[in-house]
Amino acid sequence: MKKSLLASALVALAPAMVMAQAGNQGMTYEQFNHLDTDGSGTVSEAEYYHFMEGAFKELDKNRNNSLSPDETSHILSQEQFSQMDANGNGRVSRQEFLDQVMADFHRHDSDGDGQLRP
Ligand SMILES: [Ca+2]
Ligand SMILES: [Ca+2]
Ligand SMILES: [Ca+2]
Repeated sequence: MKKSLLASALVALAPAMVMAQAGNQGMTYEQFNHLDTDGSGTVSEAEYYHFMEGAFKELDKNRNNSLSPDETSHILSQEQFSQMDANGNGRVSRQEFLDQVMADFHRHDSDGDGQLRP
């Protein structure tokens, strides 16, 4: 099993994001609720996406719409950063970030219905 690239990042950003670390196991009820913004009992792709957009903004301290190694050094190792930087230009763009976290979502959505359950 490929360990989530973002595991440490997600834990640092918000406890809710712990879900990316080990599938649905280990996520507390509170953490799940934090992502399940409409209270439907499942976390949809849209809920996950919006949450991650917010996370990106939080990380992008200088608001240039990309993440530098400096901006992520507290949560990503150099290797993790390079993996996220799909085009290898030394910055993680919003698109690269969201592509990665949505890939995480789909990996954890084992039955493929677009919803994560606690
Ligand atoms: Ca929901
Ligand atoms: Ca930035
Ligand atoms: Ca890049």
